[in-house]
Amino acid sequence: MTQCDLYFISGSPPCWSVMLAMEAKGLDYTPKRLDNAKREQKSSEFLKINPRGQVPVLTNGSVIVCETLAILSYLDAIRPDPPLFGSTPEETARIWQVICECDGALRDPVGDISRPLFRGKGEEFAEQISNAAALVREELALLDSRVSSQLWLAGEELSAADLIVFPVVMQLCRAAAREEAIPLELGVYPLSEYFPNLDAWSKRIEALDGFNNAYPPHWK
Ligand SMILES: N[C@@H](CCC(=O)N[C@@H](CS)C(=O)NCC(=O)O)C(=O)O
Repeated sequence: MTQCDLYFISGSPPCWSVMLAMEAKGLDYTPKRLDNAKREQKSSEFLKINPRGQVPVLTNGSVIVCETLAILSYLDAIRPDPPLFGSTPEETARIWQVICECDGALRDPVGDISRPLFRGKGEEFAEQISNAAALVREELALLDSRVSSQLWLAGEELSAADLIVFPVVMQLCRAAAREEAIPLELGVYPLSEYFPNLDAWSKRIEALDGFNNAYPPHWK
């Protein structure tokens, strides 16, 4: 395999998912960090790589892969072990179910909470945050019950489902941990208090080999 480059923005959940997948598969890559504050993802140089001006983007020699799930599928194809999308039809279906549910019901409300809080605008957006928090609590309760009787979100093996959901949950926790979030009573943080099974699951992810390599640099 030629050398892979991964273009990423620190703290971006989709980028973090890809980095966790690279680590899970033991794949070497060169991280190419783009500075969102400088809009480096919109530079003419980067737009030649991804005309949408978004990350993550993985390059492997002349191959360019955009979109998180396309990248995870590509990684599974070039390095099948360990499989990220299951080994049986039932596992594959469960994994995709969790991913679709995350993308359809969790990712956006987490963004509605985290965006204003990261910008110090919690008070101004209190109603939006409170509405989103109600949706997020429902989703986290479902995820919590999933990992009450199994190790990982889609069964007994780590899968793409875990790698997709984990960074979204961490983004939420980072926003909810802000002092400004306390009066908003989001009812999600700390996970150990509200969703103990999910908290134990997140600790299992944190214990994975290579976890620190994938950790967002500006969160360290
Ligand atoms: N559907 C895309 C979404 C990628 C995405 O939203 N990337 C964000 C970072 S989280 C980005 O590049 N934002 C910068 C921008 O749009 O200018 C994927 O899953 O890869």
